[in-house]
Amino acid sequence: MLIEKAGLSRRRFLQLAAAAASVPLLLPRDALSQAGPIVKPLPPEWFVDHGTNAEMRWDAVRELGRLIPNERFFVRNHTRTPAIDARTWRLAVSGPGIRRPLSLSYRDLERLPSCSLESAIECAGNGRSFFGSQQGTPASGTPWKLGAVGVARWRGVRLGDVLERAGLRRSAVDVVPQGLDDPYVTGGVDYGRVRRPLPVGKALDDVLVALEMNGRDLPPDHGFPARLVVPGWIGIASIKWLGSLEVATETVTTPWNTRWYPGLSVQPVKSAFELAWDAALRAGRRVVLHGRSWSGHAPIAKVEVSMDGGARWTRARLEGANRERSWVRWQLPWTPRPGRHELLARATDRTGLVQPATVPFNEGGYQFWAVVRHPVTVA
Ligand SMILES: Nc1nc2c(c(=O)[nH]1)N[C@H]1C(S)=C(S)[C@@H](COP(=O)(O)O)O[C@H]1N2
Ligand SMILES: [Mo]
Repeated sequence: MLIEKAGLSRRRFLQLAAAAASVPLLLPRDALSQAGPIVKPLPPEWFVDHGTNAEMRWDAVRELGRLIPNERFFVRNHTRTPAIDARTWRLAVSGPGIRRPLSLSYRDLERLPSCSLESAIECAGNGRSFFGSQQGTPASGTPWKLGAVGVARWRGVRLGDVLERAGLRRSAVDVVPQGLDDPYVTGGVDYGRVRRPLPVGKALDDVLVALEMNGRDLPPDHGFPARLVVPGWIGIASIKWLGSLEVATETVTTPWNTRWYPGLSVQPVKSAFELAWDAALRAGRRVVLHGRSWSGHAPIAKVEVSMDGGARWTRARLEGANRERSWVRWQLPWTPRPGRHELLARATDRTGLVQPATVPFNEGGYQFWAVVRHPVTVA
């Protein structure tokens, strides 16, 4: 499929792949066949294609473990995945908040102490379509259902270690990471490269400059050769294709914390069923409903499910690890009667935050964390 899409012969493809494999830090081999804004294949059974963005299908998650494999992870690009050669790539660290400007190579980063972390990345716009379909107030932007989220194990170096090497000053306030993808132009306005300030407190806490995703080099679509992973925060904080870090001694504004995503940081608590939208189920047969819940604040305390539109709620059984920054899986048996039903899942995290029935509207359609009404048809 990859081969057909790019119009390469199989032989030519193998030659290119072999050439790429012998120089591991050259372009990852997928990049050689890039035609669209996203490099990796997007089979319709795994993804909903939204153009520059690709949404993970929740019904395809059922067979997966807690970690979402790289080829299955959702993609959110403002423009397109760039092809970056790690041999010439540099990470520049500069600004009045540090004493020693740095220009780090990929090898320099590999030589710093390595650290690994399991973390979700979730787009602030995940669930946006429900502002329209559930609350009657559509928001403009990618009409995600709940598939703009994934969990992976990331490995790299602590952002704090990089900043310390640069001689971080006590006067530092904000760190501004910037991506190497094309400048973002929309409505005839060039907003420059994707960049969003991060307060130095968070930068020093648990942020990673990731080089690996689930034990492999970062794939091109997920930020090769290096990206930030900002646990618990909206996805835009986790800048991909990291090219520079500017350390400021004042708070900074960029279009990505003013025009878009204003005032947003930690992600609220949410839940999803591992079921197709409008899934067809057999009447009178016991099924086990599965799902996942997550929160940027804390692990999940409990998950309740309703099969009658919210009149009665039953506790789901949590299964496996239930860690901060990740999600927890859960299940509940159900013997459905014929008809159309709406399944509801409502999670509470350990800070006591509970998913509400509705959320206030915002223009950007961000952080829809109300209980989602998931339709199924039983026959
Ligand atoms: N440089 C750069 N970083 C970026 C983006 C981008 O378009 N360019 N998109 C952001 C947004 S909005 C999200 S939700 C996450 C998505 O990460 P993923 O594509 O690896 O799933 O990356 C963030 N980092
Ligand atoms: Mo996002």
